Formats: sequence, C-alpha cells, structure tokens
Amino acid sequence: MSGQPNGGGMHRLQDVGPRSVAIVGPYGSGKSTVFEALMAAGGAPIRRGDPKTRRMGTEMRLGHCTFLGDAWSILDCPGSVEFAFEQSAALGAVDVAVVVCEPSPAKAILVGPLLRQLDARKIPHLIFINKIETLEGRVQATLEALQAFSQVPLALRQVPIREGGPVTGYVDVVSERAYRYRKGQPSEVIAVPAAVRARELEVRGVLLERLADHNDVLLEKLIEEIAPTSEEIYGQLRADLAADAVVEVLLGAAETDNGIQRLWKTLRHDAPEAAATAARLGIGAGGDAVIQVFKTVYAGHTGKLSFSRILRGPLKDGAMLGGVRLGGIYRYPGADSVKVPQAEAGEVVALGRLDGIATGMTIGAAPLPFPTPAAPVYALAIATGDRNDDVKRAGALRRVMEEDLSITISHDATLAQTVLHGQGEMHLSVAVERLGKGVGTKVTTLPPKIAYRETIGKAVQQHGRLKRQTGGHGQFADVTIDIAPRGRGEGFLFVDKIVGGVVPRNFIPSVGEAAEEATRKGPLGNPVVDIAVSLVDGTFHAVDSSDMAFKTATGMAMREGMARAEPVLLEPVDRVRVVVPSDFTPRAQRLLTGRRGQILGFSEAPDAPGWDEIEALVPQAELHDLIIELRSQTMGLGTYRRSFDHLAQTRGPGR
Ligand SMILES: Nc1nc2c(ncn2[C@@H]2O[C@H](COP(=O)(O)OP(=O)(O)OP(=O)(O)O)[C@@H](O)[C@H]2O)c(=O)[nH]1
Ligand SMILES: [Mg+2]
Repeated sequence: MSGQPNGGGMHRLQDVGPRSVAIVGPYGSGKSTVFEALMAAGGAPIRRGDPKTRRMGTEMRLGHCTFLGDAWSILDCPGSVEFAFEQSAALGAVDVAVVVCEPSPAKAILVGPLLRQLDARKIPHLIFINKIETLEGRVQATLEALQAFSQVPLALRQVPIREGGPVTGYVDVVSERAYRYRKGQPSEVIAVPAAVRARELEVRGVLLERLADHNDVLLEKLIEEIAPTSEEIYGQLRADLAADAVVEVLLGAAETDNGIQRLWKTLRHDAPEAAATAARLGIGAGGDAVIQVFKTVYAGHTGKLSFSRILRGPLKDGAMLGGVRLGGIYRYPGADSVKVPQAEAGEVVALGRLDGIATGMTIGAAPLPFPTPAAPVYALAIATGDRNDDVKRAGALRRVMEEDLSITISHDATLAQTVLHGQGEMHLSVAVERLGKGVGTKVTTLPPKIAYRETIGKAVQQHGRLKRQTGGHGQFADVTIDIAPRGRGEGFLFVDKIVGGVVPRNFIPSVGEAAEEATRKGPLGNPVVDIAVSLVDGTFHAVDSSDMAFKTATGMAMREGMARAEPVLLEPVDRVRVVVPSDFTPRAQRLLTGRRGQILGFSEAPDAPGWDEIEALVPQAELHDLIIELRSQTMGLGTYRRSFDHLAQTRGPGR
C-alpha cells in the first residue's frame, strides 16, 4: 500500500468509537452495490451482487464492519420514492449519509428531494457519483446539475482520468495524487497525467475556496497564494462536513470496487464522531443509555426487533429501557445477525423484545425529532375473509402499521371495507404480503369502493299508513310528510309541523327517528344526504297506535316518497394539491383535467423552489391510480395530497 495520504489528524483517529452511515439516493443508483463494496472492504463475509438483494430494494438493510480499526454500522436504504420513509427514518440514526447517484445531469433532479431534506435536517452528507465508467461528457455537468438542488455548496474531491475512452482513474485534489482503477483491487498510484493537471488545479482551487468560506487562516493563505497544509485542508473538510457547510463529491464504480477505498477513507477522516452527533441532537455525555428506535420488524424466530441508534452508551443486554427489559442486542456482520452482550454509543443495532416501544420513540432522554410519513397517495381495500380470522387479522394489521409508519389503515362501516393506504403499488404489495404472513393466508386486494351518496331533486309530499289487525289489538299509524331537498352539506333535518295534536306529542320523536333511519339507504342504494323531512299531518288510534307503528308508517312514506323525488347520485370530490418540478406543471394539469379535474390554479410550492403546486377539484373516483400516471409522467417525482372537499351531482359510476 502507498503511504497514508491523509496523515493529517492521525491522533484523532485513535479511538473515535463506532460510527454509522446511511447509504441513500435515488432508485437504482447503486446503493446496495456500494453497501456491499463497503462491507467487503471492511472484511465482512457478504455475498456480492446477490440477485435477491438486487431486486428493487424494498427494505432497509443493516451491516456491521470494521475499516482500519474503526467500527461502522452501515444502513442500505431502498431508493424508490414509495419507500422514501425508510430513508428519512434511517437518516436520523446516523452520523453521516452517503448520497449515491449516477453520472448524468438529467438524473440529478431525482436527487433533489433528498438533498433538500438533508439540508433541512442539517445531516452531514457527501455525494458518491457511482457508475463513473458510464460517464459521458464532463463530470462538471453532473456536478452543476446537482448543485442546483443543494443549498450547500458542493465541492468535487476527485477529477476523473480518461485515457482516451471511459474513466480509468482519478486525481484526488487534496493529496494531488493520481490513481488508476483496478478491478476488485485497490487502485494503483500513477503519475498525474499531464492532460488533467490543469483541470485538477482548477477543481482544487474551487474546493479550497469553498473551505476558505469558513476558515480565515485558509482564506488569507489563498489570497497571499501560500499553499495551505494538508492538515488545514483535512481539518476544514471535517468541520464543514459536520456542519453541513460543504458537500464533498466523490466518484467511483461500486460494482468494480473503484473509488470504494477513497470513499471509506473520506468517511473515516471526515465523518463526525458519534459524540458530535449526540451533541448536535442535544444529548450530553454521562448517564444511562439513550436510544432512538427508527424501525420495527417482526422477524419470525427472534420476534419483535427494534432497530435503534445508540446515542449514549454503553447499552447492555438485559438493561431496562423505558420500563421494558431488553431481550437481545443484535449486530449484522454478514447476512445473519449475531447476538452480542453489549453495544456502544454510535452503533445502530437491532434490539429484541421491546414490547410497547414503537418506531420513533426515544428512550432515556427527551423525545428526539422523528420524520412524519408523507400523506398516502395510493390505497387498496382488503377483501374480507373468514369472520373467524377477524381477531388474527386485527393483530396482523396492527403489526403491519408498527413495521411501517407510512402505512395507515382505515375502516368504513358504511361501505364495509378495510383500506390500506400507502405510497404506491409496490409499497402496498409489500405490506399485503406481510399481512398475509400474519394471518396465515394470502390476502387479496381490490380498488377501494367510493363513498357515493344520494339526495333528491325535488320536493314531494307522501302519505304513509299502517293498519294491521293481528290477533288481539292491532297496529295503526298514519303520517303525511313533506320531503324536500336542502343545500349541499346542510345535512338532514326533521321538522314537526303538527298542529292540533293530530299526532300525539309522544309519537313525534319516533317519526323523526324513522325518517332519519330511512336515509341510510336511498332508492339508488346509497346513504341519503341533505334532505328535510317535515311531519305535516297524521291520524292515530287510541289503542292501536304505538312508537313502533309510527316508525313503520314513516319508513313506508320515506321509501315511497324518496323514490318519487328524483333521486340524484352524489360523488365525493377531493381538493387535490399536486406537487411537481415546474417543468412538469403543464403535464400535471393535463392529467388532472383528463380526470374530470377542475384546475383552481397553481403556484410555487412552499419549501421547494423550482416546484409547483397545482390545486384542483377532482372526483375521488378518478384518484385511485392517479399517482401511478403522475409518477410515470414526472420521472417518479410528482406527488399529491388530497382532502375531501364536497359532494357533487354525477351521472354515476357507470358513466
Ligand atoms: N455500470 C455500473 N453499474 C452499476 C454500478 N454499481 C451498481 N450498478 C448496477 O446498478 C443497478 C442497481 O444497483 P443496486 O445496487 O441494486 O441499486 P440500488 O440503489 O440499491 O437500488 P434500489 O435499492 O432499488 O434503490 C444494478 O444493476 C447494478 O449492477 C457501477 O459501478 N457501474
Ligand atoms: Mg438497494
């Protein structure tokens, strides 16, 4: 091995304690490949390129390894927007994040939401431009495209070397050493090629300028054209990363291990120590262990596992955490977990049997912030199975929600349906699969039913009469009611207009109740809304009249009357706020109008410069698969929120 290029700050590297890193980035950028390459370089016996894990990542993966004597916990996060909450949750559990992306300016926009989140949460991060051998054009173009989405200045740390064709190596602009990639081996040191010398100096100049923004000594040296020491550069890089003041941008190709040693060394030198992260979160040293749970999993044999960041340690197995006795601490040195007696501050581990302790909870200190899942954008009803499974199913549903806070469940008694809400087809299919395991049978799903309502188009008067002679005494009641439409949203109203006691006082409430009960199912089969029912006349019998008889007579009058009153189907219409990068605004508008949407307007999205928010009124019946089309037309970036707005007259579902 060549000498330690990063000699600066050596003494600090003794005993920094364990640290944690999250590998994040858009779908398919190579995060799992980076994870595996880092683990392998850290001596972990991990299978590389397992097709099972190379399927679209749907769940976070945890690994533990050691690089040059430092212990690391690594989180491999899924990249699909449908699993964005996994990334958000993981980001709160680490000292540093590595944003993996592709060397393509056109794809930089996919990293935008993540960079915005990292800046907003002040999470130290660096960027790893992966698949560098596929680079076309200049890396500078990708850098500039990425910069447009980062509030914090980006600084390229490496300049690619091309010997005629694709990228074959790089110059590290801090050490000013050149390396040629070798497949599956550490890169070899070569002389800095003359062709990249000028570019290297330029990129180094930019990096130094960025660092000098936060360092007067460095700034003075730059002005006086004195070369800063490596020590000064490394020190400032570390400080700027910790403060999220500069984002280092590294290059590589994880599949062939290229750039992985450089990435590891950068993490080792520049990532904040766990104590600094704890301090950033307001957790002081000394005292009982502090943990935050960021993910819960029900694993077959181990039972409940709470993936947690240890913010203050040590944490010993069997310790009391929030009144619960800890039943197992697990690390993941390879594909399988191992049980350990103790874990240290800075680690991410799985904790066993923390009953009653939920994702997001902080134990041992005041609650730390935890991200809130995005509003659901896709829903599926689950087919009602065997009644006997109800209890089992309720338990399984609860666990599905515990395992994934971005899944919610609603139950609509009127429609007799249970609905799962989440972030998309893939997201829900994972949840449904888990649900199936929980109940022990395959769970089938269907599009949720729409909560149609109905009302009437005109006022009618209706007479209803019950006269029955059965055995002993009979049943008698006679009512005349007016049924009239009311304004949208005004609800049901019962009015007593009886004069002269033609219907005795004590029977009148029963008439009101029966009228309201009759609105549960109107002539079109839906609940009836926005009508007024007035009792205007009636007769009674001193012996044969009863509450029951008046209810029956009213029910008959309601059924006949409503059917004659021009029943009208009403459909729920939601207020929808679609958020897309502004380039996609016209498409999103077309999509909404194509779904019977009425556009109310659009404006710049709050907290998302360059994005628009389009507001529209759209019938719920058109929203079921809106997210699928929206994503397919917006590179997966578009999203929306919805809330019920009003009921509108419609020709019905069979239009
Ligand atoms: N050309 C090239 N392809 C790569 C490189 N690294 C990864 N890939 C490929 O990129 C694809 C996606 O890799 P993954 O590691 O699964 O990507 P990911 O970011 O984990 O994907 P998700 O978890 O689904 O978001 C795979 O086909 C990899 O073989 C690389 O350095 N060069
Ligand atoms: Mg992956």
